[in-house]
Amino acid sequence: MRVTALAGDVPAALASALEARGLDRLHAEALAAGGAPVALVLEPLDEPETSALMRGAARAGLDCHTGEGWAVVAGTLARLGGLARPDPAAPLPERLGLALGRFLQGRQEAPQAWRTARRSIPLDRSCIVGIVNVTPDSFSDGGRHLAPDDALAGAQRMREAGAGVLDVGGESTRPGAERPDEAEELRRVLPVVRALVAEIGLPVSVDTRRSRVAQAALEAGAEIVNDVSGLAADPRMAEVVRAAGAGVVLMHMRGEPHTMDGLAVYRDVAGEVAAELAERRDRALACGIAPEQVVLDPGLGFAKAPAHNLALLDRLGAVVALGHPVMVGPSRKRFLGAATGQPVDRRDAATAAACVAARMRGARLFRVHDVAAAREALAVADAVLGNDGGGA
Ligand code: HH2
Repeated sequence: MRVTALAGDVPAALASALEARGLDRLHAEALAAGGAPVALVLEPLDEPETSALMRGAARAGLDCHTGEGWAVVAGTLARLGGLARPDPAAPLPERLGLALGRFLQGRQEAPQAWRTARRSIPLDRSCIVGIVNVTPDSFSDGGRHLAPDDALAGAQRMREAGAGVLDVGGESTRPGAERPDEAEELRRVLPVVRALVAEIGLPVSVDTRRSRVAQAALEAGAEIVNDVSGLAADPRMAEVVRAAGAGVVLMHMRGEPHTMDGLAVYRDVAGEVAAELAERRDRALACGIAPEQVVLDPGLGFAKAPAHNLALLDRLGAVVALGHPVMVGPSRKRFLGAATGQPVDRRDAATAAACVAARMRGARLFRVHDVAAAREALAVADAVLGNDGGGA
């Protein structure tokens, strides 16, 4: 007898193994989806919830480890579905049943598109977000696009290299950067947004924490707001996004750019970042923003030590599982210098590698300075992931 491990992406491997043995594709994929491995931490739990979970997990054939106020449950998606299904003979405590139900709902297929104020951006393959920093002091490209003509020429090159979105920012958020006042941020951003909307044709995003800047950029034709504070810095931001029907990137950060480095303390970085992003997402939805408008970003380099960024890339699945498209912005950041020994102006190969790592873990959008390098690397990752095994 032969035993062959179906390694790597378990559902895809399972689906091809079933298809190769005569099942039609739809049937094979549906059966295989239940085989996806899941591992969940549930906390806080009270005593009755912990006992009910242990009994339910044993019945459903799931591994369950518990401690004071927490449980870790591991197994397959199908078995987790069995645990969450209402059982009149042994009902789960209400809060626990609801939490599991909500998790299973969010686990459905990753969304294949992102709704902005003007269109729907397809995400069936990687989407590159080209960085157009209109700042004198950004850490890697400060001053390069300060004049609208330079920004336009840079954006044209990015479009030719395969960018799908252009992200215009007038404030450097690197630690220690001085914040421009609102009038200065508007003065930097608006002429560039207008020029890109008129000349380039790609969706334009504005990278800002100020609602007035976001609103003016949206009126000038931008269609996405990329807010590194996750809508927390300015109380009017959520309403501006809602009213315009804009796409929105909710990025994870703690504190402010000048305080964030001291807040890089985690016990389980991926779990904590996912939980904090889920709170931001819930607040956005409660303000009337539609789920289809929302993209989540773990905020590489924001309140994260180098090891946290690497752990987040490896365990990006925790963020992907929240059910929204995921963006990452590793471009030229310090943790890539720590991993490769390269200075900031030689980190584009490392950036492309980080993008591929994130793509393999489920990210769909990649915010980078060097669009051509990332596009080429991600074309390979897309081809690997889209490969159906040569007709198997
Ligand atoms: N990183 C930076 C700025 N904005 N937005 C998102 N969504 N994700 C990111 O990772 C992200 C971001 C910082 O990088 P950069 O714009 O290159 O530098 P600076 O802040 O110095 O302008």
